[in-house]
Amino acid sequence: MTKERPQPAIWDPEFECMHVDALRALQLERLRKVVRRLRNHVPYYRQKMQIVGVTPSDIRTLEDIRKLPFTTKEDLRLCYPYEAFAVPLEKVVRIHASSGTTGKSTVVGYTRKDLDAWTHVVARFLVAGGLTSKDVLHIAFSYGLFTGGFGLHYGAERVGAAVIPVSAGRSERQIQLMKDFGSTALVCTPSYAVYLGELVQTLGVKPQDLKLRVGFFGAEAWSNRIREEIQAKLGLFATDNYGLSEIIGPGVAGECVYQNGMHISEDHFYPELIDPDTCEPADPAKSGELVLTTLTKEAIPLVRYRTRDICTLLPGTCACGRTGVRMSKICGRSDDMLIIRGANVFPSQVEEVLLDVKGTLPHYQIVVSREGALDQLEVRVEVSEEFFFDEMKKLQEMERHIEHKLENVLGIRSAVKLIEPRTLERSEGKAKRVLDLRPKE
Ligand code: DLL
Repeated sequence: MTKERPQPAIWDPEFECMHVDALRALQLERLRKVVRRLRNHVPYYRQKMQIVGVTPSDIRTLEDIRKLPFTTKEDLRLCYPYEAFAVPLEKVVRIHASSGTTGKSTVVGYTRKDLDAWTHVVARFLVAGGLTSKDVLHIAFSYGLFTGGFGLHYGAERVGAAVIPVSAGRSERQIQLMKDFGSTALVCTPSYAVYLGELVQTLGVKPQDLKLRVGFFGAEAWSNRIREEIQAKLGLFATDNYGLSEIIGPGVAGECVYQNGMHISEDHFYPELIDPDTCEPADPAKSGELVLTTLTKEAIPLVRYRTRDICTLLPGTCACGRTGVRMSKICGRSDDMLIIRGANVFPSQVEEVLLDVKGTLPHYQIVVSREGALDQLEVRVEVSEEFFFDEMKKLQEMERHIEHKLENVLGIRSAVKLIEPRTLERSEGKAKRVLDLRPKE
């Protein structure tokens, strides 16, 4: 029971619907300021500029951004904790850190002005996805070093919604609170939303017992099939939003009610798309790695930050009236890519195949191991009860069918194992889908 599309609305029309020429002029002015700021206040980046022989006066057009060196997560790790800061600590009013799932975490700081800009860009995507001051918003992101909880919190307060900072965990209580408080809007990761939807059914709560209307899901990749699942189970209208702590947290981009790409707040973040292998510009319509430059951040300005996230960019004015470029859903991370027997495998490809098969549930795990010299790929996926308790022969046929489809897409053989519903561990935050048991080289 999906809720109907909310009325389109725009929080900040002056910037979100800016004429493209005016936007480019503003971006250039801001870019030049950022480069000067880095040269003057961040010795680490100054050194990187010196190595390639570029100075702030070399940046005369937006295309000149290509003369500047990239910034990587590794650079930020080398700057741990405060070397990347362009302001003294006395100007910093908040510190967060990335989750550190791919190594040592990175530290990010915000000045008062940064917090204000952050609040503002979050308010933009919340309004774009249908939030209004009449909503009661349930936030199930954790509040802590992770930017999700606090980021969404202040943005939603700015919109004027009644914010309930429930934080993560105690899932049955989450549902009870949504019922008792009449929550109309929900914020969490998409995988947690799937789990809440499942729990609502298990507890015998009907979607109509909940007043949910809109949901804002982000912080991890999710497909449109998962969107359908969430919308149906929780009875709401779901939009995607994207961000990363190094750049600001949530608020880099978010979908509007047309659910057709995430609008990037381009007056704050300048996007480029590159080929992750050659680092040359990629065709925006074909997929590439998203590279972001912060245009307004004071505490940690970043130039050409390599996000590792793979997407496409969609230019042109959207039906909602916003003029800025949209990014597609993230279809993988360049460092998420598994190399199995020489083939490149993205978890999102596996998900797409699995969820296309009738009877599968959106809970799966990819296990890679090594037997002798050979990599083995096993894919475990839960199937709904009616399928699981079907004849053994039918289950085996279904396994072979999925194996065949996977081989067509991935180019390698896998072993598919159908498992009982509710077997795999559910996550309250970002789901962990890949278990790589191969010895580290
Ligand atoms: O996940 C910030 C965030 C919080 C975004 C809440 C949206 C909502 P990090 O923990 O630093 O920050 O992780 C950033 O998460 O590089 C992507 O790989 C992934 N990610 C974030 N949003 C999406 C999304 C937050 N909508 C990393 N789709 C990013 C796919 C996403 N991946």
